[in-house]
Amino acid sequence: MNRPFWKESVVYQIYPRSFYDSNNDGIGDIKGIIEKLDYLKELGINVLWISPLLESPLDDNGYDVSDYRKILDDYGTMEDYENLLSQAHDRGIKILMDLVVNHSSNEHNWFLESKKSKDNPYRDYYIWRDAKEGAEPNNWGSFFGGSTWQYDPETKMYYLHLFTKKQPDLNWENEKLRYEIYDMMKFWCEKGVDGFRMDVINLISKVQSYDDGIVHNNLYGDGAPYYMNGPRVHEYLQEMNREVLSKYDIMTVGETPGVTTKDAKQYANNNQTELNMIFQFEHVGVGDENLGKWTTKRFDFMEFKSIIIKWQEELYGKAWNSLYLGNHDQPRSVSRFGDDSAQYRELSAKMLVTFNQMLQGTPYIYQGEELGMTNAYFENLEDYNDVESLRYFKEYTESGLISEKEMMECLKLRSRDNARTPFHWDDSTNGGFSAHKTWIKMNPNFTEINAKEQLLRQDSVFNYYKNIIALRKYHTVIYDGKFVPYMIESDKVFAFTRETENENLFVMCNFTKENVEIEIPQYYLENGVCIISNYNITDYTHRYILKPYEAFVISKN
Ligand code: TEU
Ligand code: CA
Repeated sequence: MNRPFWKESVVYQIYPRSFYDSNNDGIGDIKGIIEKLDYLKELGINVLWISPLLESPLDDNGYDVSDYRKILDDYGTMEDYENLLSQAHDRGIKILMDLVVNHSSNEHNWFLESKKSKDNPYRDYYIWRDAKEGAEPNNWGSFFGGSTWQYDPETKMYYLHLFTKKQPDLNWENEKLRYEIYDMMKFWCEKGVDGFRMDVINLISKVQSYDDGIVHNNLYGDGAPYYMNGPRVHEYLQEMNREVLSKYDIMTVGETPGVTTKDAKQYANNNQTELNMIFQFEHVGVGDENLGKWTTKRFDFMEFKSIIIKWQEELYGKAWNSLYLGNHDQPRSVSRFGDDSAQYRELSAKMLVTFNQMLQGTPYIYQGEELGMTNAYFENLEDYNDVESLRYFKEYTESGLISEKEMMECLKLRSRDNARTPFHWDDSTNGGFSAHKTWIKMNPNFTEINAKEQLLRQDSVFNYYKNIIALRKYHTVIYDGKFVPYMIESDKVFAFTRETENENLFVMCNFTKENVEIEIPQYYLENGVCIISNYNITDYTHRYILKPYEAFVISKN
């Protein structure tokens, strides 16, 4: 059967600032990625998504681009990037670029021009509005705290920024701007990139009335109904597809907060008029409360489970899922969904990857996840770097919505910095990441958790990941088998089967540290073969007691 490469791939996300520092300035770089390509090859992944490498003042670590055609000095040169492309391609690894075009940096030339005067040719590249009764044009709150509007004294108007004030939103209503973006995308495709991960691509179309939003947490109004999956977003993506995407053999994944399965079936429709797949946010938003993600509550397993089942069932045959439990915006997956205690860290990390990779769709691994890297749990506010953490800490504690002590606990569990500390290569200084003081503090547990140790140890998390990735080559049911949930009522296990005419899989995952009694269907016991188990168990019985965080997969032909 002829399948597009993006359906057969396992994607690995690199956060370049924290992957590997080749020149010892404390910052990861492109040459560092090249040096570690053999490590990635060994793991068995075949696509890399690399977070932004472009010129940026780094207000949001590169998600604020000031030149879309230039590599940031910290990371290297265009020559280094071209070298990375060819070295990766030599190893059969493709590279996705992170495309950040809902907004640019306020230091981008377009914005510097735009703010000069109301009749500047670039004025309309951004979204400018007059004050309303002497204040902001509406009450929307930004993703990172504060208003979405910033006053600019030069022309006495406000500009829209859904993220920080250094990330002004681009005005996609302007056709000239859209075609500049398409040209820039072609520039990278011609250079040889294999696709794009598109940052918040479902926010690019705004309802033009700019009405106030409903106030949920007493500070700002919710603008989401006016900018999430906005009125012209599908038109824009279809245009981008016609102008750029359809002309190349590339892969696309849209980052789309706030999408439903219905939206997904449009963005990632089988006719492929828009994107190949999207990242949905429902399962990582489980348990969010009135202060959004800033809560110390453990995720609700039953809610998590019903969300995953819904996405698996509703997209089957209609659109393609992307499968992830962590990335650079989320806490470490083993800390959030598993158990990062010394006793259960490895078992639960292996259980989680069994779960994630046996679902239907394209799996994503976030750097360090394959070692079972954990949250950093920084104790001091000074150790945090992320603009989101710092701004919300200030806004929520100053307005009295939460105490400083409680907010520190929230940061420890949910700050994006938990996943942004440097990769642990070995147990030497700074985990072998760099000989220099690192740009963000190390997670001190690199002495126990590191790649060098895990590569050598047969039963490591790394080797388990390697095995599970390799399974995809022999069991095509993992790509296209129908997903059927099993033991739906259980609040402890996530179990399901994957079914095709030639082969069926029985997947069992214990999400708790308790023993759980289960029944394995006779069908899978007669001539079924266990293809992976995090306890190395090969023999199963109809009535079976699952051990803490136990996971296994039985294949039946
Ligand atoms: O993230 C978009 C997004 O939805 C996040 O802001 C999310 O709400 C937050 O991280 C949850 O804590 C993308 C990028 O992945 C993120 O790193 C950027 O900061 C953001 O867009 C702006 O470009
Ligand atoms: Ca460096």
